[in-house]
Amino acid sequence: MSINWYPGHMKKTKDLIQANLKLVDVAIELMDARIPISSRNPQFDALLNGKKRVVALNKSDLADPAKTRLWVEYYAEKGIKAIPINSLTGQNVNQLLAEIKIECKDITDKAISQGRLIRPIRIMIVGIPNVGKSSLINKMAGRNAAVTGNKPGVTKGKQWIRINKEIELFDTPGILWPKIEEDMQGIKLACSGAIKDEILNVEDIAFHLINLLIGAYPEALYDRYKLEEKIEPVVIMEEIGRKRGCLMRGNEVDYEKVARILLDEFRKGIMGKITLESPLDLALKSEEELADETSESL
Ligand SMILES: Nc1nc2c(ncn2[C@@H]2O[C@H](COP(=O)(O)OP(=O)(O)O)[C@@H](O)[C@H]2O)c(=O)[nH]1
Ligand SMILES: [Mg+2]
Repeated sequence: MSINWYPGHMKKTKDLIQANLKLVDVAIELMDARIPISSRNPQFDALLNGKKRVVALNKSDLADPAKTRLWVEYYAEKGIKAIPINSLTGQNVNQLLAEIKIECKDITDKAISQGRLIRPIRIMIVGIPNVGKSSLINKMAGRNAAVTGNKPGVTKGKQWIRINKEIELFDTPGILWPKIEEDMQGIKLACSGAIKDEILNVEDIAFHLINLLIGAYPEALYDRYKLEEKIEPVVIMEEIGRKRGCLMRGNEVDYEKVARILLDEFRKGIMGKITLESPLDLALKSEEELADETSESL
């Protein structure tokens, strides 16, 4: 799968994030809890470069809670606080804000010890498209959100949204396109809904989704569509097509329609709470990379 992310545009966005990050105390890195590896651009690490960071595992309502716990532990081991949230309902968003305050305690303490006025902590949200940045901004801002107006040194037109007495949010999130290095990553992003269906082969994506589900959540798939176990993915699509009446002339199954149903139901969480990536995958991935590097240097 080749997707072009316009290198020129990428550079501009990166520069902008870097400039805007200078204005904030802490960055909230938003990820999709169902695909925490694929839904982040590793370049964020370089961009954040020592900046305080809190991870928000968004769409946790759709993710497997057991896997989400593994991700929280994974980040805790790296000394990074990760909080599962739901940007639509606002679940755990207060916990996220509390965590940010803890993260910035040194700034507040310093101001107090120097007898300075405590200024609000400034935060910014970063993440790939469709991970839920706008939803989180809206949820954090809430009904009472007051835009605090332009401040010196802030890109013209950019504003701070007052979340509460202690925290201000930069109104523009930092967007970085995913760095798609392998087909499976693109496929998982597509399954999650991060990539527009118009530029995808939905049948292909649904076929891969079936394979992923057979591997990790077979019951979710078999139960939802009342399927016999251990049948081939193509036969699964065929059966779902017949059961759902996705037929074309001559009683042929309309695979594209089946694919859309599968993707739609997965994205809405109708098959259950499903996570397609666990920290173990990351360990395996880095082992592969290490092996690649070793073989290159030989
Ligand atoms: N189920 C669920 N959907 C979410 C959540 N957060 C965002 N969404 C949905 O994800 C899609 C993309 O969200 P949006 O805020 O526009 O993402 P942005 O591109 O990062 O600004 C929208 O359809 C949202 O309704 C969440 O926590 N749970
Ligand atoms: Mg948005």
